[in-house]
Amino acid sequence: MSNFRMTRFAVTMTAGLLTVSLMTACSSNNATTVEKPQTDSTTTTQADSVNAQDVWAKAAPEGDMSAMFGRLTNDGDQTVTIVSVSSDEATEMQLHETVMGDDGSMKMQEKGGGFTIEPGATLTLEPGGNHLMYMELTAPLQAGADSTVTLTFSDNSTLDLSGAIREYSGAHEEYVPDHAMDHGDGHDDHEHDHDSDGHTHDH
Ligand SMILES: [Cu+2]
Repeated sequence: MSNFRMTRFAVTMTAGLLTVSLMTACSSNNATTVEKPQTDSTTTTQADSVNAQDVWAKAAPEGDMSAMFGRLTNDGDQTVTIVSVSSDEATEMQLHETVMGDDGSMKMQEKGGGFTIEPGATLTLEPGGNHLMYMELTAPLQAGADSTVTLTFSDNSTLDLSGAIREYSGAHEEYVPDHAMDHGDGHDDHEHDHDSDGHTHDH
């Protein structure tokens, strides 16, 4: 009797695995598909799927901003989204991207919607690009020590990232708080204004 039950269980499991394989095959033919059905057989969290390499943080005194960099690879078969970051070493942390400002200089700002990493893809966090921002350090980040931050994913799973603190003189992009973007009434198309006449203005 119990052998019969075990066999039925094994058959059910095999069918489940086949379904997952077929779904994976489908989604690879349709790279624009973002939403995937939740499968009951998946117990892997988003945090479990992500592996970090070359993590480091910029040395800075207490009260200053700083940033953490590195590479995050999604080795799982589901898209993962980092929705927030925190650390005991900062009053607040934010997920930042770096964009070209109206005046041509690089500015960093909070990444709306967080960082999404497709299956098999790597998110690079680097000076001048995406990074994890310490908004105000509660303690100095001293070169030679380690810093640890916690990433939270959209399924509420968390991943601790640790890396060595290094002296680094770059990454001086200006920070643009959200409210600075809101003052221009009726200038929604300002990104296009300066290019329409074909002239180049340096300032
Ligand atoms: Cu930043």
